[in-house]
Amino acid sequence: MKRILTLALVSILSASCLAQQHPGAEAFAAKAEAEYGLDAEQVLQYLQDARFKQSIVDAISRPAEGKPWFEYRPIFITDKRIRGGVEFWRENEALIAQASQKYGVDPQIIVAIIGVETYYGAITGGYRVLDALTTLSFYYPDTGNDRSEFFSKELMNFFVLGGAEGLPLEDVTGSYAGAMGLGQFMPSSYLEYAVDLDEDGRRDLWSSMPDIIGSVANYLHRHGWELNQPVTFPAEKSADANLELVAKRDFRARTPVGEIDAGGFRSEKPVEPDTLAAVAALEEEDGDHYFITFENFYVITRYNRSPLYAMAVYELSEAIRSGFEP
Ligand SMILES: [Ca+2]
Repeated sequence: MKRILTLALVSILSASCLAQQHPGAEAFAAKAEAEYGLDAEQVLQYLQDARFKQSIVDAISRPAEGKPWFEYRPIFITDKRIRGGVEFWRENEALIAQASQKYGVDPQIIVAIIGVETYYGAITGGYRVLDALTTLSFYYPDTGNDRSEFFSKELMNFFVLGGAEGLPLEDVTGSYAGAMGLGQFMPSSYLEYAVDLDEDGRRDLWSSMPDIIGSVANYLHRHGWELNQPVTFPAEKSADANLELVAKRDFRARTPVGEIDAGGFRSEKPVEPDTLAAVAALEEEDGDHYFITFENFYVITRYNRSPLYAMAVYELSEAIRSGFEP
């Protein structure tokens, strides 16, 4: 049986007769029906309603993660964002404690993720997710790193999500990349990791604080968060250090700290030599600074692949914790 999507048929049909379809839309809709059991006609009608947005192409072409650390850090580590985090934690203290305990995730990390993603809900994104994912699926710019396939899968999952959660797909808003709610979940993550912590039968990542906080905690839990374990320590690099130890994109902790130490990166805090870790380099104005990163650092990069992002979340979380527990 085809899954039926809720659809504002009247407004869409009236405009669709003359409207041109996006290139590749027909094949996408056929795949939606064949592989996901969606109704191809309805998918096509949604796509016909979806608008190409040049501003989305422009935004994806210059992500903040392209900056050096010394320019990226001040965007997120500010007194205002730290104070906002302490307030958010106080306002939601029981819920954050509940989610932290249930999912085994340190509370300050849950707060910091929501703080970096949406300023504790103040900025959840003003793009229609339908426009964002359509633009990035069918018109991905030539940046040397074609992610159209990734966004095409997310667009497909957006339609699946609409059926599963009864979302009004034509109205849902999010970031220019299609991330939704206070924790900025992409459709595939929403489907897989969002939880209904307030048990009202819906997973609402916009207005149910239990669902929002629980979902962020569950996401980190499912990616392997280790409670009360370190995220990263600064390291001192020796002159003859083996730079091949420095990770570029994959921060999985898989090298024993003893081996990293022998390779010329010495943790500034004591670590058992058999602890698994990786090495990150972050660019300060006076050159690269080095860090031993643990499994929890890798887990934060499951939220956003950039080591800059992971370090910003970590630093913000520590500052918020200091403010919360003076
Ligand atoms: Ca709920």
